[in-house]
Amino acid sequence: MSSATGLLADIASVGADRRRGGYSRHGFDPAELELREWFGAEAARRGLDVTTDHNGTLWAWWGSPGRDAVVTGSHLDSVPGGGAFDGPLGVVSALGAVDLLRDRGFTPRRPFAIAVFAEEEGGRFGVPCLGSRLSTGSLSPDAARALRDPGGTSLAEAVAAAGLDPARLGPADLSSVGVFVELHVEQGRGLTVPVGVASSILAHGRWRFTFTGEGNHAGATPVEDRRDPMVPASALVLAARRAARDGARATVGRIVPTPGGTNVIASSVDVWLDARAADTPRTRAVVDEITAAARAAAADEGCEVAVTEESYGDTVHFDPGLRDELAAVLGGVPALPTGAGHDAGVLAAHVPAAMLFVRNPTGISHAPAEFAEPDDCEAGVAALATALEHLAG
Ligand code: HGY
Ligand code: MN
Ligand code: MN
Repeated sequence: MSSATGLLADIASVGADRRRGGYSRHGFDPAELELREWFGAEAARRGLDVTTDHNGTLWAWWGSPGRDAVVTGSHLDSVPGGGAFDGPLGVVSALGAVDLLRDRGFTPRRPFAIAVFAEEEGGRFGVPCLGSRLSTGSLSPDAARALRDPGGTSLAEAVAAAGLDPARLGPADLSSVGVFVELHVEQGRGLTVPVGVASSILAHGRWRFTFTGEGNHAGATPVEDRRDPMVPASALVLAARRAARDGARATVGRIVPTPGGTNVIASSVDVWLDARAADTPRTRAVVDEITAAARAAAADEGCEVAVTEESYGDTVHFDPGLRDELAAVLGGVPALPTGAGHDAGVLAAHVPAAMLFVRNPTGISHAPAEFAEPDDCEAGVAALATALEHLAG
């Protein structure tokens, strides 16, 4: 059976983004749907029974579905121009772990499944971990249905086009999940050995700032007559960098002016802020500081500003018992924190959850340079198999 590296190679052309580099595979878009098909075929080849639940989560069962299952998996979607490993490495490693366990003659003594969650990156509809948040009841189905992608398609329309009933989006029965273990490429430089386990995830959220001014002609409008929303938008970007102190992170990766003409003073500008810190008070203090600067800059320019919190999640501390149990089973691998959010982090508030990390020598993620050595990928598969055998044996 294929290795993790071989399985990644099978999907290397799916959703390749020629303009940005890397991959653009977003919730229920053609590339992600193609990856769902591919996963279903790979799971079926291994004799796993695949179902899609009401939130678009794929469940590939090894044996009969049941309560208190050992579940592993991750996501297949990416950020725009993302790397090849963030998400898919966890999925292909789960398939590879099943191969290894089968080769050892192992049969799970508990229900066992691979799960693939929808729209983990929020790259299309703006809310990260959309599928796992719906399943855990931490995202209102009505709010989810109304989410729209940049082209104006609603989540309701997108899931309907994928064969799901949008009216059914909502909480899932998580009693089927006894423990969830997600393998993921590490997204920093914290891991100096092939495999580690996760200790925590930074608190993090996303806020949308809409600056409104007066659209006008770039040449015919004297500066003193302008109400240019791009000016306070720029002030927000610089305020984010100033506010990101003491380990906090604040990022503006997406600015959308309307109408977006080179010789046009924008009438409005949408700016998305991603802010993260060790806990909620510090995260909110960073956002408050940035918001105050944005409001002052908008007032100076005669512009309005509206601020919307689009998603938020508190710090995740993974179950220390499970963390240490798996670290020991894996021979004493290190535990490390991460600044990246994950479905395992959303599930951790509802079921015992853990993460395995695979070393990323570049320390870069959410970009084409994201990387993991083939040997480390196979070490990750072996580690995941060992962890799953321990939990399902
Ligand atoms: O944004 C994150 O941390 C994750 O990759 N969704
Ligand atoms: Mn990611
Ligand atoms: Mn991820």
